[in-house]
Amino acid sequence: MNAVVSPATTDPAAWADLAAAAVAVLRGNDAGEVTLPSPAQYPHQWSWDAAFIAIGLARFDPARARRELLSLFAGQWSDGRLPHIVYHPGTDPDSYFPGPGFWRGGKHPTAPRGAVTSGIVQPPVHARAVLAVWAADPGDAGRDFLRLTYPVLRAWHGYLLDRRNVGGRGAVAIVHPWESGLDNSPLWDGPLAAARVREGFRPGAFLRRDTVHVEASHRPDDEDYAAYVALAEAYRDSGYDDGALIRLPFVVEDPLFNYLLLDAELALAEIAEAADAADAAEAARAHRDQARRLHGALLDALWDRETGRVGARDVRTGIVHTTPTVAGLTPLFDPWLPADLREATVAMATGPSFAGGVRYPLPSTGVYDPAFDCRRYWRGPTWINTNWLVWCAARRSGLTGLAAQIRDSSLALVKDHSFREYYDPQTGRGLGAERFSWSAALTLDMLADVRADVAADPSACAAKRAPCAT
Ligand code: 9WN
Repeated sequence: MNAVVSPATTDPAAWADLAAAAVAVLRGNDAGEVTLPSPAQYPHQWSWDAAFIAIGLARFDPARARRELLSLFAGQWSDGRLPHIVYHPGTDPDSYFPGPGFWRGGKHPTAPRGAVTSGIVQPPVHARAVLAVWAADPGDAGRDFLRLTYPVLRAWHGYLLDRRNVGGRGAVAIVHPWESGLDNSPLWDGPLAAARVREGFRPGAFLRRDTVHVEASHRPDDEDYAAYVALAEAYRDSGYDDGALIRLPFVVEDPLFNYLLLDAELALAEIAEAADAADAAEAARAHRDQARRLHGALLDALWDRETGRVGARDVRTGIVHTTPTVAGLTPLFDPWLPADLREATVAMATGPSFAGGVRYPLPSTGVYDPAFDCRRYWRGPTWINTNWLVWCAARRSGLTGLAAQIRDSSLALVKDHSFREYYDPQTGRGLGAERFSWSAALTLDMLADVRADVAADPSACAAKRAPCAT
């Protein structure tokens, strides 16, 4: 499959236009102290969206980026969890389902008093976001921000490492597909089938709002959606009892969630050092040790060493599901990954199932998997946030070719098909919500990298036959 080279990466005028368009999307979705992922489809603040959005805001307005994260952190529960949604008081409560009344957080002793939130979580990308926001403005305000947010992040990771260690091996478990961020991934098909939650589907039991603005065939089907509602109700009705999680129908150790947590602990070590707290060196060491322990726990729990494949472990059945999805590429975040597993992961990332098999990588599901679907939500389309994540992991581990391919095709996607929620990986057609915040935000981050490349080597730009502004 031919790699895409876009004017967005060769022509400084094009990248300036793209940056201006991205800023306009973020400004347009700004509801004051929070940026809505998409005002029509997702009219509240989401946890990992806020982290991605802050990374983009940091590129042009670090103070606003700090406020984005602080708004999210105001929703933290006293047990440390960061909820997946902080409901926006200015939004019509009926415009999104499940709405603010669904989770009954207000009745829970550890829920925050000043914010209405959901009770489940999303992947821990916040430490990296805090670090990026600080790096954009490392002066006094930046350092104060680090000092303010370090305890929040420590409590958040502590919640996950302690309360979500349901399998007892040190890997953390999610109790809902929404917690993975990759909600409708075929990686959850096995655990959902074992949980038998789809069987309770009753048409009309609740009113879906997510298909009002987006075509139904691009969203989860009704049975999966009913399963999501049943699982959320089960956790809510348990009183968010994390001592009894194993009794819930869906308890899964997700590779993406866990490898992002490993990376987040490494980021937290850097935050402890940069915040220059009294016990900084000791704290940093403790976070790096924790990352190393996660490395061992994940090797033990999630890998099939014979096939060299990572999977998602259903804690209830013990089965490791290895459906090839973009989550399976996130072990590249592990700096200690054994060479054979790293090679296998790189081969999967660059091979015909992923980067080598589509015009616009990375598809969210391997293209040869029977569940692959070009248009349905997390079952095949390319997403800018997972591209950005794998791009970061690839850059950090020296995979420059893969990193450049992902960056350039992501920029081509947003330039030619606008800032959509997701894209058909074969044609590039934009799908899902329009003017989607994280697609705009992470574009700004990738564009900054293009600029840095050209600044470091102006001939890189000239070689692509574009006038160079440096
Ligand atoms: C449920 C907001 C969120 C993202 C998720 C994405 C989607 C919600 C939904 O939108 O999930 O949390 O209603 O489908 O899957 O990753 O954070 O953008």
